[in-house]
Amino acid sequence: MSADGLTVVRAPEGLRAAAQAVENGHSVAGVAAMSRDDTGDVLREVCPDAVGALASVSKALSDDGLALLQGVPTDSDVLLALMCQFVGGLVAATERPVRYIDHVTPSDATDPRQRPHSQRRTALMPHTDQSARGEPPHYLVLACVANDAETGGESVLVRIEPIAQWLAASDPRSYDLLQEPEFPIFNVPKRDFAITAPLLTVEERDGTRRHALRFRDEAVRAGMREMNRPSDAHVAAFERLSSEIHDERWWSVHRLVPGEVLFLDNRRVLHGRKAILGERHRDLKRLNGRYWPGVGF
Ligand SMILES: O=C(O)CCC(=O)C(=O)O
Ligand SMILES: [Fe+2]
Repeated sequence: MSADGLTVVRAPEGLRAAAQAVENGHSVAGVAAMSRDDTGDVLREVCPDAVGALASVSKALSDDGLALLQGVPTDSDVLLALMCQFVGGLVAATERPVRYIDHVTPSDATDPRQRPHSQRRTALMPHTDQSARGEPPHYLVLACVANDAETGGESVLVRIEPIAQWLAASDPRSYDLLQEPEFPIFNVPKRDFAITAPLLTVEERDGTRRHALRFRDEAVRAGMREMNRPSDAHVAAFERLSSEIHDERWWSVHRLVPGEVLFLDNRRVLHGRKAILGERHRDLKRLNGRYWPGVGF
């Protein structure tokens, strides 16, 4: 583990050849239908060392909520899908038509207001993905395909646990209010999901208590404006949480380079990015996953 708590795992040498072998016999949708054991069998066959590397990723993801795998041929969708399916079952990013992999790439072709925030060049404040859904995905995987400049577009990572513990000690009233199901969350800009839910939850498993969050600043603000406004005390608790999340003292910043794959627990670690500067080329693939029963947290 590095100083900022990010476990870095080096992918084994044979992964490029393994990608070709996996591409020959499998499709992304086929991989998404496999059991975890079957994905392990395929990985063992094409690249035995990959199983150990991914087990380390899985452990760090479970223990710390994040892990970085380096040296991955990220151009291979099927290999990425297989690795994600092993760590946590893939869930479709969109249902109709079913799509498992989204590109996070600035697209300058159309009116920026028509595009999701991730397809623009603007900074993204730390958030959890799909926060207006009943069940946001457990995992998020960001695989870097291209990133051609030295600055701009850095990933911002914010762990929930220290913020929650700090809030519990310094502002117990806000800490309690954030756990009440009073916060309207509106999916922006698509407007296709909305939920009223707690922002903070405490999950208990195997005797361990952990905090989890659903949070997207602009989605809660839109919900409070367009759905229903909670009590002033709830609004104040939200503002308190929001100002902490925007405070860079909680941030870790990592610039993804091609071949790096960042695995995040979408409920325990918020992600954002700094603005993508100038005309630089940056292309990430994004996949979503869920916990395998009995694996992880
Ligand atoms: O561009 C990034 O680094 C993150 C994008 C993002 O948050 C997302 O696609 O959900
Ligand atoms: Fe995101």
